[in-house]
Amino acid sequence: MSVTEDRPNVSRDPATNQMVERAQDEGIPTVFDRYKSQQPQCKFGTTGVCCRLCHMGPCRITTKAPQGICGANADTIVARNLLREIAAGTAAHSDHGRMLVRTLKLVANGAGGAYRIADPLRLREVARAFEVETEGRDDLALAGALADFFMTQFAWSEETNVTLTMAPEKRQALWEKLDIAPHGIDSAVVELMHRTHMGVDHDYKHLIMGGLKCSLADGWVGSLIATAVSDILFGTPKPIRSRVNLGVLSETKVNIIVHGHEPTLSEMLAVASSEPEMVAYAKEKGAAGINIAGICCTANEVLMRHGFPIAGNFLQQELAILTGAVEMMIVDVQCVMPSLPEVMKCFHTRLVSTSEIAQTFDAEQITFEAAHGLEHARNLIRAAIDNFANRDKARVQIPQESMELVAGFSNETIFHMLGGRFRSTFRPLNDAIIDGRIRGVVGIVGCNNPKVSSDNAHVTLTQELIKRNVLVLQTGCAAIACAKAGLLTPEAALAQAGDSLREVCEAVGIPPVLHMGSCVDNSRILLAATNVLLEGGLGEDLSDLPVAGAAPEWMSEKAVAIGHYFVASGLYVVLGHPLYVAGSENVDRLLTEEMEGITGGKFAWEPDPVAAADLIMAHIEGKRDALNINQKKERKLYDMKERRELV
Ligand code: SF4
Ligand code: MSK
Repeated sequence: MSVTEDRPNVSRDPATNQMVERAQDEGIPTVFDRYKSQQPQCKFGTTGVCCRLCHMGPCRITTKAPQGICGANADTIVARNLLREIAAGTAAHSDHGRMLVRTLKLVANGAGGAYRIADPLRLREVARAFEVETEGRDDLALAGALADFFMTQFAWSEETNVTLTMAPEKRQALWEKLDIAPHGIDSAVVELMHRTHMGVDHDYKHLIMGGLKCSLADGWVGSLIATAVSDILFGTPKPIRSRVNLGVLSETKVNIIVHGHEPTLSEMLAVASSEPEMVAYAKEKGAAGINIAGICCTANEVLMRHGFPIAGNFLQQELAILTGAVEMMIVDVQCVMPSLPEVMKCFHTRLVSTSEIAQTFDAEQITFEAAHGLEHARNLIRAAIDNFANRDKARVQIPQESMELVAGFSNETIFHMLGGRFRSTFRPLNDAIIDGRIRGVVGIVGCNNPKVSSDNAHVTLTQELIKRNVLVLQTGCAAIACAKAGLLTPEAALAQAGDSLREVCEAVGIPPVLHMGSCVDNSRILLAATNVLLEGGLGEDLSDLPVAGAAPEWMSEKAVAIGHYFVASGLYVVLGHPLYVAGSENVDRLLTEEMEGITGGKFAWEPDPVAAADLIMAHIEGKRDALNINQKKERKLYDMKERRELV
């Protein structure tokens, strides 16, 4: 039976459905087939009550066996499993950040090959923010000092992480009071692994607070560092136009797909692909040129800075190969399916894995070194061009769908756009929120998941929120989903926005849905919320703001960490499907109810995107009531004398 016969809604994206049909016709298994063959999924796993943390187990909690062999109950087991996900998510984002800091240090030492400081202004701005001495230092010396400072943020220290000072003061004080301010990224991850080892931390409340601490090391430290260093090395994003979906692949050019998360090699691929010798070599081999497109967050990185097209989001990685038009897929880390080589075997595509820590069975391994980045990039592009001759034109099937988009909304850019020509400021945004023309701001982030029709919840939730005059910030695969549906074209999004949101967006020149980057760039969302707060008039802490987060189709452990650092930052987070905590009423209640009294934030689970929008609106309006900005202001007509007194 076809995967789409009994599940006609594999995706709301026609290009995805077309390629899934092709896979079915040709008997090539994809993620959607494997999802089916995993049904029914294990209830012990999905409710979080399966423990294999020691070899007396594994143990599974049931009504007949309410404790594991060691005596751990459902609360302990559920909380420990959750913490290990937070640790893994934090490690992934932060190791990505460390890789970038290493490259920054190489550049500073003159050993960075073709890498440069692309944004010296941002370098100085970031250094000043962390009190790294800028006086008397040229860019390279300053880059070295900043890289050294960032490296100190990974190791354990008596002091809490310095980058936490980017958060509002009241929030920092709360973290101190709750004892959840991390003392180093690596030690936060190690601490969670230690606490969840058999026979250590057993109190579910204490465990969950430990999880929040580690998640803060992700959002406010590791991810924040990754974003800042990417901006310094590769440039701070500015609005840029491009296209998205499988239709960006070319019938006539050499197609190279970059996939994963680390932007370092793809930056050099961007440079090398436009070199005249490379283009000439492609033409010599019968191609019209070189087309670099991305999947997942590497895609978002090269989109934000170079305007390179995006071939698709997470669930489209196998489908891109199924077009028969991809000469090479270059992968780095995270969200790369181990199934790719199997699909490759049916086509001429070459799969190249480039990270020293990530090898894929049957993929070619070319371990990337920053000092030789440009050389690696040229070699890979040449190899892809050579592979063009192996493309079987009769088997090429590229879906027509491709959509225009505008991305590149860093905080710095939003700041400048809102301030117009004269002064960078968030004031117009705050004023619009205070007077109710914008009801609030929501970050919609995260992956796709074959458990639900791909892209549908992202798109529907976004449409519902902009219709209700909420400004939407996006990253990751959520942004790609909405881009495919046309919501990242300012014109289309404005047409779907509520009247007052549209009026504000048109007046200040920003679209109602802002693509802010990759998964680590969720730190930009934290800083956007902080900027709004610091601008004034909307309370004293992040938890006072009419702001929320949502991950309607998430699947990754990184999303678990992200959700927790949003909640630890005082924000309301609606997930499209629950964390694996249903096996413990206590943990579930702590996360979805009691947490609000602790951090000011909490989780909700809601699969229906319209109902999720209702929940978010209720939260936003509640915050507006508490801020006293929902009061209808009486219109006062002034006489001439009163007007003079006002001047
Ligand atoms: Fe079982 Fe306890 Fe070992 Fe977990 S830690 S596997 S509950 S004995
Ligand atoms: S890539 S973590 S599937 S958003 Fe960042 Fe997409 Fe989720 Fe990976």
